[in-house]
Amino acid sequence: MPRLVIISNRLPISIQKKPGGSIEYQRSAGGLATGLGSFYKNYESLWIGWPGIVREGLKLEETKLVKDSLKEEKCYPVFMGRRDIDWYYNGFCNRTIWPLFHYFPTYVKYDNEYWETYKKVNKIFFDTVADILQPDDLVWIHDYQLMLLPNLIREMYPEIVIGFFLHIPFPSYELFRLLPWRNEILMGFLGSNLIGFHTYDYARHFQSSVRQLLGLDSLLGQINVNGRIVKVDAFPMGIDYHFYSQASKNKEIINESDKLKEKFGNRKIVISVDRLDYTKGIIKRLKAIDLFLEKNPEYEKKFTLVLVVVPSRIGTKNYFLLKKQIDEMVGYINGKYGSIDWIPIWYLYRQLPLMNLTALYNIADVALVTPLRDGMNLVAKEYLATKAERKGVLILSEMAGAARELGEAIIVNPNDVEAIVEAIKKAFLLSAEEQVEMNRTMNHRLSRYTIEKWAKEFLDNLIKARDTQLEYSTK
Ligand code: GDG
Repeated sequence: MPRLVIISNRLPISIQKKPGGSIEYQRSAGGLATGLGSFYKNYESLWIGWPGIVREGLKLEETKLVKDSLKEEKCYPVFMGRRDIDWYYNGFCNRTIWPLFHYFPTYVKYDNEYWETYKKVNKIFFDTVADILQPDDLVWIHDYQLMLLPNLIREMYPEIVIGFFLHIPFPSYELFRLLPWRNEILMGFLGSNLIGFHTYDYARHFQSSVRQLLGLDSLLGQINVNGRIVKVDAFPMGIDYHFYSQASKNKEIINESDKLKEKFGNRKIVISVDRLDYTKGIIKRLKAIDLFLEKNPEYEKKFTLVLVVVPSRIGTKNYFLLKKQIDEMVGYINGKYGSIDWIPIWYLYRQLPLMNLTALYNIADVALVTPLRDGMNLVAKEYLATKAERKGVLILSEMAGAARELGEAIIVNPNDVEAIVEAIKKAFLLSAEEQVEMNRTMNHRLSRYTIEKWAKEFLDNLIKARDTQLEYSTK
């Protein structure tokens, strides 16, 4: 069995230096780490990425110590300096690629220094992995921080098998072409044997850009790059279905849920859970709550919106301003409609422990998931999974990749505030039978395509892509 080498911007383990100087290791829960968990343990494997601390933060001997400790966890750190991280991650990744790929062209900063640092950091990753890779490894690279890496590896190892998965949308050609460095980025992707996206639309947009910018046609999801076959396909990411679907039977979650229910009494509970990000549509969602209460005063005191905003990228101006705007709108709405015995919005600006978040999913009557653009959106899937054979309504944006698989939810255009208002009303009025029926169908789908299945299918297809290449080369 070949060795599996996963490369992502962040390692699944973060390092922090405590004020006393001790080094603390924290394992990240959920998401990719969970999905790849079983492979990662069963395969001979290695995970390469940044451990979350800048090089200046560690003494040389500590760097060695960190490397040794991470080795035991099958992880290998990539170290970067403060300036590199700032211009690559906060700069090119989050001020250029993130807004452009999420259809916010006016937020995009085109900065040559950012781009140079992005290239430099992709090369730092390459230099780190080049010493470690063996020609028969299976390499799986993740996300928009490392789009140049597949081709850098390909140039050194012409035969190695490389898979790439993009976790955010790939935009339409008309957006992608705005990028001054578009061709180099496409060539970076095309160093892979297999490129995966969450949806067929993203895969189609990618192939369209490759055709129009590089003149390379694709046939049945295969692109011929100078005699090398690159496969492109959709792999919609799933969730840890077992965990979320068992939530209503888990003692710790039941205890937590009971406490919350006591707090909220008979009121309906609507939840909104996102990282702080302008792509998530939080402002439009709050406007919809305001309009809903204005149009439907009979619902005053009948529900509470639990608004969870997880701090993210706060050093960036747009994110700082968004946070300010959310604070102001929550204050405005609570001041306008609240009373001594009722506050419409319960606002939490922090990351909740997983058990508390799952308890919230568990008790929520409605989940408002209305991003303006989202590669997939796992919150929508996690919420639904806690509702297997149970009541609960998902209001979902048609701009989230998840909408492709969750068509039975109440689907809305997230820019249409009136439509969100109508959706909330509809959610409150749906009968229990209707809710259970909708959730049954969607849960059936979620239970079949879990995160483990997603990872397995990607890797099976990567092995197939390797075989296709071998057949093609020996013809
Ligand atoms: C990117 C893409 C794509 C949220 N709040 C808390 C918390 N979470 C967890 C959720 C979920 C994850 O964070 C968020 O995932 P999303 O998919 O919703 O969004 P992004 O962070 O933007 O992720 C996205 C994803 O990558 C995967 O490819 O779906 O489109 O943008 O798992 O549960 N977890 C805890 N406390 C919180 O308060 N513990």
